[in-house]
Amino acid sequence: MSKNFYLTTPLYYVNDEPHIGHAYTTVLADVIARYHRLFGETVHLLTGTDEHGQKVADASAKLGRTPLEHCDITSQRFVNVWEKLGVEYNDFIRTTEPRHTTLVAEILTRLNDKGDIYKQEYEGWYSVFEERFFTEKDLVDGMDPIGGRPVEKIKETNYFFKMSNYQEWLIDHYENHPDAVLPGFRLNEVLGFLRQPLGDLCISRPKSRLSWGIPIPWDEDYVTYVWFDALLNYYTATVHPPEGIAPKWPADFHLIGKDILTTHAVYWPIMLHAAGLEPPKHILAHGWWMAKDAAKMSKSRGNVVKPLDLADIYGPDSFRYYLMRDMVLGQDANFSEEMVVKRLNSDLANDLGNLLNRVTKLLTQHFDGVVPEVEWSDEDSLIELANQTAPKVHNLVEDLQIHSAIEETLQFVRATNRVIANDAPWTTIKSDKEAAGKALAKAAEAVRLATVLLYPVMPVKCSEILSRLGIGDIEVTDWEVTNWGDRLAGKTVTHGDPLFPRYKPPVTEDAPAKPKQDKKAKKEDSGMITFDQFKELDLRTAVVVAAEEVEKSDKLLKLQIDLGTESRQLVAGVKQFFKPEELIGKTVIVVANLKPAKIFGIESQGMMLAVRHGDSLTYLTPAGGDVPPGMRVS
Ligand code: ME8
Repeated sequence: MSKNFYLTTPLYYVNDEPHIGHAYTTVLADVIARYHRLFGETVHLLTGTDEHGQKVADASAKLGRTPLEHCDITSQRFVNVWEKLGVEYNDFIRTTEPRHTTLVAEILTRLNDKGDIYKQEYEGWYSVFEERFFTEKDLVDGMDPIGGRPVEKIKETNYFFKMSNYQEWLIDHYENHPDAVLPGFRLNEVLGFLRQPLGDLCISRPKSRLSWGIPIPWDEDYVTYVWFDALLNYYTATVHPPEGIAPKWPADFHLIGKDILTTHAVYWPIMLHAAGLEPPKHILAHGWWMAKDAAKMSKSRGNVVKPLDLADIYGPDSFRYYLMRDMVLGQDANFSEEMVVKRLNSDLANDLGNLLNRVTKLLTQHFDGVVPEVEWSDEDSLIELANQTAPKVHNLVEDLQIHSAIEETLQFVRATNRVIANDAPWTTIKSDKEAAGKALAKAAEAVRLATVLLYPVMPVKCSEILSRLGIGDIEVTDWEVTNWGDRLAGKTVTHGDPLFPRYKPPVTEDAPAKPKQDKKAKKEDSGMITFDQFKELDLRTAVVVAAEEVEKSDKLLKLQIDLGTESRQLVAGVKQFFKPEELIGKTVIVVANLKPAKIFGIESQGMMLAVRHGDSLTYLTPAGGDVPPGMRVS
């Protein structure tokens, strides 16, 4: 029986237009889902929209629509983007659907009957934007600690969920299931959070203040807090699935961005446990796409990339390829349109596209397009590489190393290019047609395998390649190399226009092509740098959370630093000057956008700044004031 695999994306707020962050999570989910389907599993992918709350109510009122009319329109924007980006989900859930609202009411009633919900007067600082309360000590300079927006003091009676009752259970659960939150350093963050006293969760809002929500079933004066409502969607989809095979609870993977870790890794498992349900098997928190100035890309910062625009310019599959290839799962990545072009022109046009072109062209010219049948020897190095590549890709996908799975496949494509260049069928065709045919059949089979392995990332382009190679639907076993060449022998290929045309940026009068910089001239110029060049440096405050000596090195210490939004490791040449414990807890300044390097075999992600004077060394630190980690130095 095939394995069932249930994975989910967050339900996106309808008040935001779909942006690159939404596109990344959803494409990642689609790629993982498609790989698992390729490996023969029954996959269920759920996505959808989060539609209740004050912001939706306000936006619809402004536009003279009912909130539901407004959500019908805004939710559709997500449906359209996923269609354009080739996302093949099994279910799109909207939190306003009756199947969901009835389930939320059922679960609330269950928890209330159990005595896990109580009513109490509460006073706190409320942020309309975040739609939640903060305590006095949460506030930063009197503003909300997440977006720095205004808060107002509100005293009101609300319903609370006894989350604190389950704190010990959750700690135990994570200690027994260390892979429940991935990557591992995110689990540490969650455990750190759980070491503090866990308050109860306010799960209602008075209708007098907010009416757009799911009513609290036993009290018509209240609606449900939007997060309590939205999280339950993952379970709704298993109880009230659309037609077809229902996903089974618990979910295998919730894919989320790191910004919504606490709600998913703390509130959600506790809600489930209290309701007598199992927690999800894994929560995977990915990093953020950052703009060039190292700020998170988000609508409120105005630096957001619209996925549809990029898909229109470069093609949906090239865009998917870039998103998957250039983010290491779990870490942040810098978004760069230049890199989108670079990946398209080098990996896709040069490496994969050219190979396909050569093969189909020569087969068409000299073999009437028919792939010759060939006796293969086991000792062929390319076949050996193929036999290693497929299981490696499989394992990397299981480990969620999608960027490495792609790179592994591309390495195989590049190796095939070297082999065909060496075999040179375009030359041997004149003297030894059999040898030329064999070289082409081998390269064609290699393209087929690479295409199947890339299919989850670029479904449309890869289907086109397979159809040019004369085969239609992908079969489950296609990713395994069993009988090399069998699938293609005797098939007729077709030659056509390049599938990945190289992208040349249009040169307009407003934006003339940049003249090539003469490096020497620039240096002789003055030896000075421009402000723009300085701005490229991302200097940030960081707190050293751990430090240890690097064995066998006289100079190096290995530091773990907290950069506010992420933890990093860096290697610093300061052993002669500091004992590790002297640095722990200190705030330092680091270059945060230095390319990672291996120093003494240890990965170092950044550089700590220090001043040497005579025989001593002082590290740079913000003088005076309590500066939190992750602040930009300018
Ligand atoms: O949080 N880089 O919805 P949301 C990468 N409705 N991913 C990003 C990103 C960026 N710069 N910005 C956003 C919500 N994301 C709730 C979820 S689930 C029960 C309720 C992604 O519309 C990332 O996946 O704000 C993040 O978690 C999600 O968008 C937030 O989407």
